[in-house]
Amino acid sequence: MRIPRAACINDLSGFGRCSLTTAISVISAAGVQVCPLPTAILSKHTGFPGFYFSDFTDSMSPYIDNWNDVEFDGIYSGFLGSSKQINIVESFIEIRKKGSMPPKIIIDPVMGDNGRLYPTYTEEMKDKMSILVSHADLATPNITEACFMTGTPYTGENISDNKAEELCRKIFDSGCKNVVLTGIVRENNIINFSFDGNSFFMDKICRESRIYSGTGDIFASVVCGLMLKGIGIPECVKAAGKFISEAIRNTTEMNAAIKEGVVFEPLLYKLSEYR
Ligand code: PXL
Repeated sequence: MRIPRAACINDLSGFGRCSLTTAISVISAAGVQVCPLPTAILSKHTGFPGFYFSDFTDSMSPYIDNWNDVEFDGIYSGFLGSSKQINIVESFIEIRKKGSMPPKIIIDPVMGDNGRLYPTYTEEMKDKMSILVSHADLATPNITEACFMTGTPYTGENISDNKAEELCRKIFDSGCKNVVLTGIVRENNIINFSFDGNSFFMDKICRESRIYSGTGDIFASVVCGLMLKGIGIPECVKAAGKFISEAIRNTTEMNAAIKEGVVFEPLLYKLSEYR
């Protein structure tokens, strides 16, 4: 059996279940080898006061250069902390796309939530992220990120199918081959909407009452892992929704602290069913 290999670009937060700790666990459980490229090292994610932070930007290019003899089936990028980091990732992707077996590019454009960009996000970064997404085989924006990338006014999470289609088409037209728009709120449900340039697929999951940090990282990691195992995107989206809703339900029953993220460890074995 051949194990697909993914370069995973994200920060390493030592506590709080997000970014690389999530990607490494989830993507490995799906049967894909993870090669992490840290963008920064934090003792805890930024939701905890007083976290230690060490920027890894200046090490990223020499780190990538040393991977010249390593082939990747996929490149997955998540949270990026500066324009310089987006440039480094773009150049890594451009070089790899010119190879004989170009990797699948999965970009989670982690930029903001609830109509607002994260405080670290500048206008320049927003424009650069839109360009990075245009290189992707798959992008997984939430509504806020899709609105910012397409210059569309944000009107809330409860958008119509037509509006979802319009956002996906704009991102698709920039060059991105598949768009999964996440987190459309419809009464007691969350809809994840995917578009491949021709058809739309909608997956509905039950909306849970508590919102945990790092959920977007779990979603993108499940989709990335299963996609690199050769599973079609609509099925990956369905699997990710099912995994997250089960994990959130368990976490809420355990009464675990919201900041510590979704307790997904007991359910990781379920991802092996797709191998
Ligand atoms: O996607 C969650 C995440 C990733 N990375 C860092 C974070 C968070 C959430 O707060 O702080 C550094």
